[in-house]
Amino acid sequence: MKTLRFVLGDQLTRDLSSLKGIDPKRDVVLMAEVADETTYVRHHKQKIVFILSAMRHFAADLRAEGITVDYIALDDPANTGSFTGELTRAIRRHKPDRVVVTEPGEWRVRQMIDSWGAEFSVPIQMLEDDRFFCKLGQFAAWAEGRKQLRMEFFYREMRRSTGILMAGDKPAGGEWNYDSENRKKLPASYTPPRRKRFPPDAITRDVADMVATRFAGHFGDLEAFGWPVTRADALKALDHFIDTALSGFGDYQDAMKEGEAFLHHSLLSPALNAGLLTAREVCAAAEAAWAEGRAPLNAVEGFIRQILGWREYVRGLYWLKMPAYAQTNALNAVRPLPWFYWSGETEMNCLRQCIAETKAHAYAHHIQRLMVLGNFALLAGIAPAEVEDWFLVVYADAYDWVELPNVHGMILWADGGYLASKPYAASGAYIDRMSNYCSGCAYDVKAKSGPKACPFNYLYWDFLSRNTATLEGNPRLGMPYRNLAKMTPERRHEIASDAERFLETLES
Ligand code: FAD
Ligand code: DLZ
Ligand code: SF4
Repeated sequence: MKTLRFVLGDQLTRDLSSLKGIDPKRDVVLMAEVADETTYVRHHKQKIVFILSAMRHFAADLRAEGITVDYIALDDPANTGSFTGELTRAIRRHKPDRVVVTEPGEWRVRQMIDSWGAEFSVPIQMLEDDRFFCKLGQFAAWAEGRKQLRMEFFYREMRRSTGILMAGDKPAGGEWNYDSENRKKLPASYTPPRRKRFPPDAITRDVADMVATRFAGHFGDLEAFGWPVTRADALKALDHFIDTALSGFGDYQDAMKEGEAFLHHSLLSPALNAGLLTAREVCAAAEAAWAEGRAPLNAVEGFIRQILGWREYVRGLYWLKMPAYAQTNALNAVRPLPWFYWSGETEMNCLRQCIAETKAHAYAHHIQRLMVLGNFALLAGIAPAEVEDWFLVVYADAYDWVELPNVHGMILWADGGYLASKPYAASGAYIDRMSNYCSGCAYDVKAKSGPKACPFNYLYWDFLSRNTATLEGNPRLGMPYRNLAKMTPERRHEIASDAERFLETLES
């Protein structure tokens, strides 16, 4: 049976379900660069270069194996610009007996593929994406009957079912979670490990030239592009992380430092999400480093929790709750996204640094996304759809299945607490404790009110005050609400007017 195997841009894995059992003599792999995908949001230039270059390298690897790849380039004059259009043309060219595709990562594309059955006379077979630890049905069974989902309990189930970091039926080292050891500030004299940069080769440079022209108006710089775009380089990036950065991952996971975009983070998310690395091999490499005494347990457990826990959890939740999930707005946040998220022009040094690094690298680490960029959007009451759009645009690792739950649920609490038990709201004191941003800021992190005070300080109380009806009963917010209740009416008025004055100055 002649099979047309359609491989999407984030499915660049040799043992992908849709490539299993391929017959190189008869079958054809279809890969298509399409305008719909490069522009459904105005992706950061580096994200487009990363995906298209990784696709071209993957196609070359398949061809080197003797597999026929029908590869449609973005600038092919006959390119229709859509997955459906390119499949239509490919079916005409190859006349397959069936089309096979692995289920896509995004709801938007899933709807499109679901419509193909009625559109084409050739049978379309959609196969499970088995690159994740947790099958979607397994997640749904775990979630069944729970009013709220909690990552920590899901993570323990995943540890048990995979045996990762387990000693029999007990967690390795006796604890499930070593987060209490993972909140250290960087010492003043500390030098973080160097990032391994992969200089663009001829294929990447070709794509970059095309992107620089065709997507000139998109956010982001191309100069610092250094992402691995092949599986071989992604494996080198994994080794480099394990050798140089993993041992400090736990201790410094929450730290931020001006001028240091990467610290002890792995930078593996673009490769993982596009399929150049699998979650299983990344977790196995980290576990082996611990077993060989090359990294401490708090670092390895903390790192594995991000992948075996958070990554699997947000994917399960996305597919369980879409499309309704994206529609909620539990805190009725309606403010437009401030313009400085694009321009970086703000006096708030923490935001300015995180946005500049995002623009330069299509990357910011988790705490920058959560506690600076996300925290501000939460406190300022920015409309969820606008924040989601920004996060989907600006990061090389951004896909709806992972971005949406992190933004909608984790940072904005727009799902009313389904994903996170309380909003991750924090005043300037948190940012001051975990970074050196405040020493270079026009605002005073210690001042609570007035034009020079750190905006996070009064916005934090204003946020709690504005959302009293929704959040006061939350058991995890008992202490701040008791403190708010103790404030005099004058102090509360001062907070509200500082917040109003500041928010009015934001240009959208
Ligand atoms: P490391 O810190 O080295 O972590 C290791 C791996 O764990 C990551 O590569 C990633 O695969 C996984 N991981 C860590 N945290 C999460 C998480 N919360 N959810 C899912 N996976 C996680 N991650 C994305 O891959 N794509 C996104 O679009 C994305 N958007 C985010 C938006 C917000 C508001 C927040 C708070 C987090 C978001 N994350 C997203 C999660 C996380 O910030 C990134 O995965 C991480 O910063 C990637 O850098 P790294 O590879 O150096 O990660
Ligand atoms: C992100 C992306 C981009 C920018 N371009 C393409 C493309 O031209 N062709 C392609 O097959 N995939 C691309 N992708 C990744 C897809 O958006 C991704 O496969 C779907 O969103 C499904 O998750
Ligand atoms: Fe950010 Fe406030 Fe610190 Fe300035 S003072 S860097 S705004 S936390």
